[in-house]
Amino acid sequence: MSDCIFCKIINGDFNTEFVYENEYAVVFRDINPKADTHLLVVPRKHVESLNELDDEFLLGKLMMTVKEAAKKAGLKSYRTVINTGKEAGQEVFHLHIHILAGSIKL
Ligand code: DGP
Repeated sequence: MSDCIFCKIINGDFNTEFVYENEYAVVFRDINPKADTHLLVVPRKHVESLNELDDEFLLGKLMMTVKEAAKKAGLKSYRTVINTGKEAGQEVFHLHIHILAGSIKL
């Protein structure tokens, strides 16, 4: 999607550092961290939110990516959050999973 900020990041438009990536997703640091470590797991494919996701395989791959990225970041204990819909706090309408660890302000 041309006007999606996360699609642009995935495309390399902002030279955002990926702390982990694989065939299905990229992982980068949240620009407005709510914890000592705050990562975002973002599927390469544009899906607006969890409500629009109908691909069980991709969902599984995203959760495995959470685990792999957390391991790479040296995290043993962490919280995962998916905001779905504006009223729930979703600001970017490209599905993403937050990984929060350390002191969490959320
Ligand atoms: P949510 O509220 O669940 O939609 O979370 C969106 C998160 O995305 C929010 O915590 C801030 C982060 N974010 C928004 N724009 C950018 C950006 O351009 N770069 C990075 N690294 N994070 C962003």
